[in-house]
Amino acid sequence: MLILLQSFVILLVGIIPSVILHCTESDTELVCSNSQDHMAFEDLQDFGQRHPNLSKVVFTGHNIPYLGKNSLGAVRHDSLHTYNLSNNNIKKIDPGAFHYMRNLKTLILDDNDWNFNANVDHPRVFNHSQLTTLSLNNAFAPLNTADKNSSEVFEMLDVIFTNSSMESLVSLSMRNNRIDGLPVDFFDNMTNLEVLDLSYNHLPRVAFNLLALEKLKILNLHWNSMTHIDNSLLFNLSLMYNGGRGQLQTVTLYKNPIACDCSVHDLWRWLNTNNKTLVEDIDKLTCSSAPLDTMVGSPLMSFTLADLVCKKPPKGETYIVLGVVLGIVGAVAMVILFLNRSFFIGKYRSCRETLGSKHEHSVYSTTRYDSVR
Ligand SMILES: *[C@@H]1O[C@H](CO)[C@@H](O)[C@H](O)[C@H]1NC(C)=O
Ligand SMILES: *[C@@H]1O[C@H](CO)[C@@H](O)[C@H](O)[C@H]1NC(C)=O
Ligand SMILES: *[C@@H]1O[C@H](CO)[C@@H](O)[C@H](O)[C@H]1NC(C)=O
Ligand SMILES: *[C@@H]1O[C@H](CO)[C@@H](O)[C@H](O)[C@H]1NC(C)=O
Ligand SMILES: *[C@@H]1O[C@H](CO)[C@@H](O)[C@H](O)[C@H]1NC(C)=O
Ligand SMILES: *[C@@H]1O[C@H](CO)[C@@H](O)[C@H](O)[C@H]1NC(C)=O
Ligand SMILES: *[C@@H]1O[C@H](CO)[C@@H](O)[C@H](O)[C@H]1NC(C)=O
Ligand SMILES: CC(=O)N[C@H]1CO[C@H](CO)[C@@H](O)[C@@H]1O
Repeated sequence: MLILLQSFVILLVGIIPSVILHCTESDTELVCSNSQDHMAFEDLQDFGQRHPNLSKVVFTGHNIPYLGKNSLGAVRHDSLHTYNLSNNNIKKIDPGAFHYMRNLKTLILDDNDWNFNANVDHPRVFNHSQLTTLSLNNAFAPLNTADKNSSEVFEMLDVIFTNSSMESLVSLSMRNNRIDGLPVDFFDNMTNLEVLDLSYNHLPRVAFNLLALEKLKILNLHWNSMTHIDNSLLFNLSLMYNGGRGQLQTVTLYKNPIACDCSVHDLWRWLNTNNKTLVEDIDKLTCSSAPLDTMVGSPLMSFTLADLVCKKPPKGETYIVLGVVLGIVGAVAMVILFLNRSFFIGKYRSCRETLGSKHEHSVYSTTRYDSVR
């Protein structure tokens, strides 16, 4: 009986943790995702220490405010190619967190709360010449200049990326980080980038030099804050697309608050020629402001150039403008009258003479009428 109970307990201990934690642990793969049971950083290190031959680690939904040095233990992980650490409440990352992982290809840090002071911390963490995919969606504490000084934000991004050997990077995703600006030379060293996802941010324009990204195939800019698309961007996109013969295949621009007025003509023309195939979801590129309220929310391409005029002044202003115009006309008329007063006086005299004869005539007719009565 006791033996039976004992084996039952052993069975329970053996099965239950793996059920609750959804952890599957093998020599080559660790998958451990659970948001209820928050495992600690030490648990992650333990796993790594036990399995030097891991090729894939998915450790998500735990609580790791500080991702310390050697996050998979102080053993070489030469086989590791995928490391998914999303949704772990990570606030700080030690510069040595990803040491001993020299062949890492895919690193995912989505849904964390990464934040640091660029002057104090130096998290040059991505020193992986093999890294091809880096995912930083919703990964940072707010990166917009409303919450932070823009030079701080730029410095922060710079510190993360400079000297981080990003030459092999093929896919970089930084969705949903409220980014409202990027350093001009930010992507200059990412010469192998093919996919760049900057959607769901607050970018008012693209200021970085796209032409540095010679191999770019997909550029996601939807759900940003662009009211206008600069001609410099359109021009460079055309160069990179080269009528379908270039590397660039797709650009997304929808859900930017496009101003559909006379300033949108170049974009309209650009889209209306063969560039339609380059821009994905062109029907979702709608007007956020327009000369007529009824145009707001409709697709930009449903209008003609004649519809896309600059806004007329509203009614109140029309009257002011009308008043000013009338005033000027009146003043000019007065001046003309004054300058030509001798001419008008002459006219007046001849008028009076004619009127005088008319007066006589009317007196006559009145008399005649009286007489009839
Ligand atoms: C890791 O792999 C090597 C060779 O492939 C093997 O010799 C070693 O025993 C493995 N280590 C573990 C802990 O499985
Ligand atoms: C990372 O892991 C989470 C949880 O398992 C999963 O939902 C997500 O798709 C993974 N991310 C990537 C890019 O594979
Ligand atoms: C990057 O890693 C290489 C070896 O992989 C090392 O020699 C170099 O010092 C590292 N650079 C930084 C800035 O950490
Ligand atoms: C932003 O930070 C820079 C450098 O730290 C500083 O010179 C500047 O005054 C700051 N601006 C604001 C608005 O805080
Ligand atoms: C690009 O790489 C060069 C040489 O390694 C370096 O001097 C420069 O600072 C890097 N630029 C950026 C924006 O990281
Ligand atoms: C990048 O490396 C260069 C040369 O090693 C160094 O002078 C520079 O300070 C580094 N930049 C950053 C942001 O660490
Ligand atoms: C377009 O290319 C020119 C020439 O290289 C560059 O100066 C400009 O910054 C680029 N603009 C964009 C938005 O990529
Ligand atoms: C990217 C692309 O196809 N650009 C084209 C846009 O349309 C103009 C006018 O037809 C072409 O000159 C560009 O090559």
